[in-house]
Amino acid sequence: MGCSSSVPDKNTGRMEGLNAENGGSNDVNNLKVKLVLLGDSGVGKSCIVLRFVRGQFDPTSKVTVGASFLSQTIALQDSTTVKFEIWDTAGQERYAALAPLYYRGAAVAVVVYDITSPESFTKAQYWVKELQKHGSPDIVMALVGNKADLLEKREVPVQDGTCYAEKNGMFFIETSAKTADNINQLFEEIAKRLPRPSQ
Ligand SMILES: Nc1nc2c(ncn2[C@@H]2O[C@H](COP(=O)(O)OP(=O)(O)OP(=O)(O)O)[C@@H](O)[C@H]2O)c(=O)[nH]1
Ligand SMILES: [Mg+2]
Repeated sequence: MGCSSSVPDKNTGRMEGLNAENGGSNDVNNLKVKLVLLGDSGVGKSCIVLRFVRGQFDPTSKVTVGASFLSQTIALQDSTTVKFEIWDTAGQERYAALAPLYYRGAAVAVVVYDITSPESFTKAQYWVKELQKHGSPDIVMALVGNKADLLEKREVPVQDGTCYAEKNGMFFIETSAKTADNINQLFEEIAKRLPRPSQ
């Protein structure tokens, strides 16, 4: 079995992923979703959010303490708007116990690793399992291999990310917060995969 085919979308046609209980809103044209970012410290979660929300990159980004909150609204081609309410969690081990506060009730989880760090890929798999056990059953999950600009230092092959995501019904993408590569695409693809409330 190859892993090059498109990632199955287990949420297609299901409506429960976007309601008041799990961080969503039911207005057909103006969706509001709670999104949580999880992943090892230093993989670039805060930089991904900063790039998406402010179009900036901070090479001296400080470790996140607890979690930080930002929001950003995007418009899709069908004129739907999606407001992402983003919880950027702290990846340092000392904050791990806080994570459920942020991923519980989230409609979307973005699990990030660093393509130059196999340890961070292992940690990403830990978060996916946590979400499968304790997250909302219809959560939309994305697996993100960040720092794709550091190609010469790559230690996690693209295929490993693709395969793991496919096996776990996740959307997969490699990004660079530094160059902005695939950052908007990440959020647009998530938006397309959100279950839509009925008219
Ligand atoms: N080359 C490169 N460096 C990046 C990229 N994204 C983030 N970084 C750098 O990686 C370091 C950590 O980035 P952060 O966004 O603070 O990491 P984090 O995942 O939020 O870490 P915690 O808050 O501790 O969980 C910083 O020095 C960033 O400048 C990227 O796409 N490419
Ligand atoms: Mg951070």
